[in-house]
Amino acid sequence: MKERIRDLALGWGVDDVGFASVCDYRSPNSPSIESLFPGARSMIVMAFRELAACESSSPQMAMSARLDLMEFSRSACYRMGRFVEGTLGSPAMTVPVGYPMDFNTPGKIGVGEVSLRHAAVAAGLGTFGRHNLVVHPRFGTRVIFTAILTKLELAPDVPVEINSCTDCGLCVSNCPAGALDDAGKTEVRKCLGKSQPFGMGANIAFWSRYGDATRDEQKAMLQSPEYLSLYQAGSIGYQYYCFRCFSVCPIGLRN
Ligand code: B12
Ligand code: SF4
Ligand code: SF4
Repeated sequence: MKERIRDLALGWGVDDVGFASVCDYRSPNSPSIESLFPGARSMIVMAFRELAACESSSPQMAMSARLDLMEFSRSACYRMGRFVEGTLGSPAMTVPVGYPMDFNTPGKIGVGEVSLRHAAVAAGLGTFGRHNLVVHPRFGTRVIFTAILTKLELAPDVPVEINSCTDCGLCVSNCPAGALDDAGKTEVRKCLGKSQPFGMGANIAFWSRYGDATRDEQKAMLQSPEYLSLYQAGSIGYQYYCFRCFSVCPIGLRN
């Protein structure tokens, strides 16, 4: 059955597929899989390579390609969920690329329902690198993940034993926010300031100033480049302006 699932996904253009037992998924800050999907036994984790657009000095080029990849990976994830339920006859839940997230529960901000990095590690798709991202043994850092939770009992793949991260430090020295200075920890606020400059923090700041502004100032604010950028980020979803730690890692790069 595993080979059927793997071949199907690879046939769609997914770059790699790994299988994990729910028992081997250990993400200390995330809810348990049992609390999300009682009776789930296995995770099917899919890896999708990012194109070289993430290297572009244009954040628009980089984000456009990410949007395309998100769309493709979401669609492959949902299709796999439908295959597991419809053809293999077992209930499935999908874990797409990232959002939506829970912003209502204290302590859960910045924590996905399922940590796809920990799922990828459990499914033999890589190891944590110095940048706290998962490095795939063949494709390096430039991969994103999705997963399907299922009640099917699927034999787990063997975890990757050799960490491809050489500790060269390029991800740390190239981070414009200094968010990776402490090993094993990404400083979320620092990263967010650079990677999502028109995200939630910027929105709150903008609308706070708007509330205090005069009528004429408000009109000018709504025609400013700042507001147009906020509007664009809000209407297309989160918009990333930084891919540095993701793109500078030399492991597995295409020539
Ligand atoms: C919220 C989020 C963020 C937050 C980070 C919050 C956080 N502390 O994790 C912010 C906005 C900062 C962020 C930034 C980025 N993100 Co992000 N993000 C997510 C999201 C939606 C949830 C992550 C989560 O649940 N974190 C909370 C828990 C799980 O983290 P934690 O237990 O505290 O673990 C942290 C550390 O303890 C450490 N860690 C944990 N265990 C271990 C073990 C070892 C050995 C080591 C060394 C470290 C380590 O790593 C974690 C990072 O701080 C995931 C999608 C998903 N559902 O998983 C994508 C995800 C993690 N992001 C991703 C990416 C690519 C990025 C960015 C490059 C942005 C971009 N342009 O794409 C940057 C990279 C920042 C970095 N170097 O860490 C990818 C990672 C792919 C990969 N190859 O690993 C994911 C998996 C999305 C996806 N579908 O593929 N992200
Ligand atoms: S995405 Fe950019 S700001 Fe965030 S940790 Fe990576 S290099 Fe630093
Ligand atoms: S850039 Fe260097 S230190 Fe950072 S994850 Fe890649 S190999 Fe490891």
